[in-house]
Amino acid sequence: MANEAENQKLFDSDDEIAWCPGCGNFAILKAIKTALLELNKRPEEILMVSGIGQAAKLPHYIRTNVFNGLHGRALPPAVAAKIVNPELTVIVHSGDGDTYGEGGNHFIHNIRRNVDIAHFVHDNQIYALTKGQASPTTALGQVTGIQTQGNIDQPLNPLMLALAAGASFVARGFTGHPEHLINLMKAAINHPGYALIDILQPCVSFNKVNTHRWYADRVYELPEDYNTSNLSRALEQAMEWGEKIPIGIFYRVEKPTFADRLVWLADRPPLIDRVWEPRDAERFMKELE
Ligand SMILES: Cc1ncc(C[n+]2csc(CCOP(=O)(O)OP(=O)(O)O)c2C)c(N)n1
Ligand SMILES: [Mg+2]
Repeated sequence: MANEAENQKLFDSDDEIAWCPGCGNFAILKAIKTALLELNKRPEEILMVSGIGQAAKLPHYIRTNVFNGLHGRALPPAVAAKIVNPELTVIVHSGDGDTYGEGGNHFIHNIRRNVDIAHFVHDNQIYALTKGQASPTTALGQVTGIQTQGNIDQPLNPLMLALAAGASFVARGFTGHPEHLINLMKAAINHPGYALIDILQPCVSFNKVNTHRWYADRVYELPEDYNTSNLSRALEQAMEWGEKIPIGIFYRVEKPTFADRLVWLADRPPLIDRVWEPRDAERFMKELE
């Protein structure tokens, strides 16, 4: 029993949590800790990477290795760390603004690279940290503190975007379905290649439209017999957003990863074990041959 209790605390950090009471991020924090425990991961095997925002604070609140970067720039250090040290389990936690707005370019092009990382987007459909401006997933016409006449920009559909860019694992979760979310996280972490989960996460302070109730009334889980390897079907399913909002794994196929495709990395010792003197250019060029 004592061991079990200790185990539950394995990923607990001492940092004081600065999210609002009732924030959907608490459910995501609990889910990722449970997913890691159920996968028998150790804190030292994990690297959590984020940009800036409320979502991006999550890596502070969990005891693993952490890299907290710039707004919109979570993916470049995450993929670099994975390429250099393939033994690491690399998980990115960032917001809808961070990922699809400021980091939109990195999002598209790192999907194309298919580096073996898991990417969990806390999609509260708002820029929460900066007090509620419209984000790339805020609904057309939604009134915010800044868009007082309603948001005039059409939102993007992150799942369709990821599918169109060639992602090999595309899923949607909801903080109100925690068991389902834990299973999605475990599947994404185990997936060999880039894995996206767009997580519907109510922001209790700045998004008064997309509340827990709003999502709970619409969300349904994709059925057991849903075929996850059909791209056209996945795109069609990803278009469903309104009265009904599906959650689950929309698409999952195995494709060669970045490390499989790059001859210089494949079947060679990991870069972290290949140490060069910083100025030993000749040896570096030889390694490239
Ligand atoms: C280059 C840059 N632009 C803008 C900001 C200001 N900024 C910080 S967080 C943020 C919004 C974060 O929104 P999101 O990624 O959705 O995370 P949330 O706070 O909603 O979890 C903005 C605009 C910044 N820090 N750096
Ligand atoms: Mg947000």
